[in-house]
Amino acid sequence: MADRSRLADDQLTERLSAVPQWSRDGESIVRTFEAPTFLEGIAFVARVAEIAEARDHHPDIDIRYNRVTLTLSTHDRGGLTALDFDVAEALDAL
Ligand code: H2B
Repeated sequence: MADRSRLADDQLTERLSAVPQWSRDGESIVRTFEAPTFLEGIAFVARVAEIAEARDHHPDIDIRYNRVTLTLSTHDRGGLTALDFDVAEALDAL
């Protein structure tokens, strides 16, 4: 089970460096994926949903035509935890 404690600044810096396609936005990390078509973007979201369910950790999802923006934060802890970065790494591997 991933650690749901909020990460300290030095840990945040270290984990962010491992997911360079994600950017920090306050207490969240954000990445926009671009699919060839709208329908492929929707299919991608279905795979995101599988990962989210398997880990019981769910990104906010914004779909704009063929662009899918995922935002990760541990809402019930009010900040970023190891779980956010574990899920980001799993999403990067899709
Ligand atoms: N997802 C995210 N992103 N943040 C949470 O705090 C969160 C979640 N909490 N998924 C989970 C579900 C919580 O509601 C359950 C009970 O573990």
